[in-house]
Amino acid sequence: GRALASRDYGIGDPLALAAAENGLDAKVLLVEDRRGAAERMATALGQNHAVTVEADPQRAMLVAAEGGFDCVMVSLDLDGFDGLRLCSQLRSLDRTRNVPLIMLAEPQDQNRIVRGLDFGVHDYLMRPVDRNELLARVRTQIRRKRFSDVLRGAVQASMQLAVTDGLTGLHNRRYLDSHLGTMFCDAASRQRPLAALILDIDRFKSVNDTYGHEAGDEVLRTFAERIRLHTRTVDIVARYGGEEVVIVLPDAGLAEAQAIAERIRARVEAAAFDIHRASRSVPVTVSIGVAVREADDTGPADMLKRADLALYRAKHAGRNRVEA
Ligand code: GH3
Ligand code: MG
Ligand code: MG
Ligand code: MG
Repeated sequence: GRALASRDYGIGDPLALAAAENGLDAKVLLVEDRRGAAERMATALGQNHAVTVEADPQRAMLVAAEGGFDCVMVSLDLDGFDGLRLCSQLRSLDRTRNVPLIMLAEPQDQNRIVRGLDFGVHDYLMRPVDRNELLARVRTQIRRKRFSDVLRGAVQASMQLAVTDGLTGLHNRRYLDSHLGTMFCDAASRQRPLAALILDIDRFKSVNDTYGHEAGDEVLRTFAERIRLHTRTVDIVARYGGEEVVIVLPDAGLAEAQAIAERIRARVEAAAFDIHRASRSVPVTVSIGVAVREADDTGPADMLKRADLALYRAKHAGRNRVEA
């Protein structure tokens, strides 16, 4: 069958957990320089898994780091090399840290087995290796790894969801709130500039009223894409309210912030927005308020308040403009 590597699991895939239950079709790396033992184990494991045998520990490290293994088995006494050292290297490298590790040991290796288990080796097999025990222990490790891969993926996805706006893919207000304070203090302590823009789509209600709420949503998504194209990765771009977006620009002074705001304003105006369900496109404009951190600000709220007042002036001055 097809090898099930961790990357094959789609997040939220209902089959992912069921597939993880299957401890078969794995890629196993066997680091063993005793030819007879290596052949016996490779034959036994080969019925259910794809097995790679590597006798040289240095090469084994490279092969393992290239990735894709679901389990690595390491002989503790490779010729002239301490297998425990290889285990510890595998545990410390980012790319191999989560791959299950099994030591192949002799009864007199008791102390090294304990040390290995101490620094995170997952299991061991005593020589002479019993075939059924070998298959069972490998399969258990593979299952365990697949479950933890699914779990880790789900945790990462939910952490991402918690700070992302579902409609636009921009950061949400929670993300902004949790980062703005730090950015503000950081800028203040380093005496660096910091700027904030508040953007609000002009007469957006009329898009909803004329074409429907879903058309409005489509406009919002396109709006977000255009903004993203004109901001840097260090900038925070967050959906602040319904059709309002806040952009925080680290290290930007007033002139630079105004220039960025003007560029975004012009880009929004430059091309009409497609509304697919109505088979047409509509002109959209945005008003933007700009403010920068000032020495006597007590926190980021002061700066946002000035940006909001500037936005209010932009609306009153006729919309589709930048005010600071
Ligand atoms: P202006 O800002 O130029 O003063 O006019 P406006 O029409 O944009 O005024 P206002 O800010 O008061 O209205 C914003 C509208 O945005 C009201 C609300 O129906 C709409 N809106 C807010 N969130 C969403 C959303 O997620 N999807 C859609 N389609 N509309 C939204
Ligand atoms: Mg408004
Ligand atoms: Mg508006
Ligand atoms: Mg608004």
